[in-house]
Amino acid sequence: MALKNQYLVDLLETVKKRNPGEPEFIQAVTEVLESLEPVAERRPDLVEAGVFDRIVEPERQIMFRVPWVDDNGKVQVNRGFRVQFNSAIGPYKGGLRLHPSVYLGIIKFLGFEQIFKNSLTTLPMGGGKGGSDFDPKGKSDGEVMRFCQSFMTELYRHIGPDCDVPAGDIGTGAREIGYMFGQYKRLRNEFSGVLTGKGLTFGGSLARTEATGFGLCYFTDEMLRANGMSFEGKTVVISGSGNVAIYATKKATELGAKVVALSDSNGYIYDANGINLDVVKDIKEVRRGRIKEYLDAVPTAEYHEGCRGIWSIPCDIALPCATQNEIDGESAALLAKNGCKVVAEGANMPSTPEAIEVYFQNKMLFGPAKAANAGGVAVSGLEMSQNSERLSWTFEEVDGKLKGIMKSIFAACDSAAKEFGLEGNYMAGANIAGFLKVAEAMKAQGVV
Ligand code: NDP
Ligand code: 2IT
Repeated sequence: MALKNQYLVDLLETVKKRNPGEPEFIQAVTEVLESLEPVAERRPDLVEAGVFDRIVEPERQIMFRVPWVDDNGKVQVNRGFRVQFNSAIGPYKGGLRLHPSVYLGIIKFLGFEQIFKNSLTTLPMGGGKGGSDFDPKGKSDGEVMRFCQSFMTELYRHIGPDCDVPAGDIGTGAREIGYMFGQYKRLRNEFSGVLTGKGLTFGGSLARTEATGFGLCYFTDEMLRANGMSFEGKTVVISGSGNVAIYATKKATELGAKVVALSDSNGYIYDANGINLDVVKDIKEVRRGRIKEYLDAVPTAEYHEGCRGIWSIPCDIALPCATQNEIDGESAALLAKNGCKVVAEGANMPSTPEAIEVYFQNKMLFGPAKAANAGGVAVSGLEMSQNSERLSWTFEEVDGKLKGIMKSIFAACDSAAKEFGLEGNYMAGANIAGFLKVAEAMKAQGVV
C-alpha cells in the first residue's frame, strides 16, 4: 500500500534522507504513516500543528561509551543508547535491549513503536528505548554485572522516575535490571521506581514477568472471540524461547491450545504432544542453555537447525515472539498455505511488510505488536503506580488489570479501524488509536 497523500509522501522522503542506513526505523515509520493517511486527510488541524513532522523525530538521542573489564582482565568497549522519543503523554518508557545486533536504527524503531504502544495501554507513558551491542550470552555473572554498572554509570544522569523509566527487552531480564537498579541507587543515593521489571524484594510487581506473554494471549483471545473463534483445541507455533515466548506458551496452553514448537537463534523444536514448559523453563530460566537441550528430556521431540523452518509447521495460530523481521513474505505464504488463520505479534515488528501483505490477502486475523505485546509495558506502568504509592498489589489484582487493559486495547483497535472505514484491520486501528491520543496532547502543548 503506497502513500498517496503528498504531504505524507514528502514527510517520508525527509525521514529517509535524515536517517540513512537505518532500514528498521524507516520500515516502522512507513507502516505508521501509511496507516495514518486517512487521519491526515480528516484532521488538517494536526497537520497544521506539525504533529506528523514532530512525531517522527526523537526528542533526544543519547549515545555513550560503555567500558568494562572482562574475566581475563581485558578492557572491553560497547556502545550504549537511549532514545527518548516522545514525552507528550508521560515520562519516556521502554525497555533496554542487549544484543550484538543493536545499533541506533534498531533502538529508534523500537522507541518509535513504543510511543503508540504505550498510548494504547491507557496509562500515562511516553515512548523511549535503549540498549547496547553487548552480548550477555556466554558471559559470567561478574562480567554482566560490570557491564551493567558501567552502562548505568552514564545512563543514570538521563533517567529518573518522573523523567524516563527503562525496563527489560531482549537480553535484559531480572538479573540485568537488578544490577542496573543497584548502581542507580548507589549513584543517586535514592531508592525510587526508576526501572521496572525489578525483583519482587525491591519494588518489582507481581505478574510483570508473565505480563507480555499473558497479555499477548489475552489480546489474541479477544480478537479470536470477536471473530467467532477461541484458543480451545487450536495448534499454536511460538517462536523464541525467552521471556515472552515462555509465558505465551503457558497462557495459550491454559486457554486450551496445544503449543507444538519453540525456537532460539540456533534452531527450533517440534513436539507433537505439546511443549513441556517445565523442561523449557529449566533450560532457559535456570541454566541459560539452548533449546536443543529439550531433546535430552523429551527424546520423542524433533530439533531442526535454523530458525526460519519453524514457520513450515502447520498450525492454526502463529505467535512470533523472538525478534524483528523473523517472518518474511515466503514464511507468511507457507503459514497461510498450511492453514494458519491467525498471527499475533509478541515480538516487536516480527513481520516484514511483505508478510503483512500476505496476511491481509489471505484474510488472516492479524494482531500487530503495538497492541498485542503491550501487556508488558502496561504492567510496567502498574509497577510504577505501586512504587509511587509504596504498596504492592496481589498477583490476581495485577493480572486482572492486565486482562482489562488488553480487552480495552483490542476494543480501541477495533473501533478506530471501523471509524476510518478499515474494519478488521487491527494494524491500522492500533496505529490510529495510539497516534490520536499522543497527537491531541502534542497539539495542546504547542510546538515543543
Ligand atoms: P529474551 O531475551 O528473553 O528472549 C529472546 C528470544 O528470542 C530468545 O529465544 C532468542 O534466542 C530469540 N532471538 C533473539 N534475537 C534473535 C535473532 N536475531 N534471531 C533469532 N532469534 C532471536 O527476550 P524477550 O522474550 O523479552 O523478547 C522477545 C521479543 O519480544 C523482542 O522482540 C522484544 O522486543 C519483544 N517484547 C518484549 C517485552 C518484554 O516485556 N520482555 C515486551 C514487549 C515486546 P537466543 O537465546 O538464541 O538469542
Ligand atoms: O517492547 C516493550 O514494550 C518492552 N520491552 C517492555 C517495556 C517496558 O517498559 O516494560
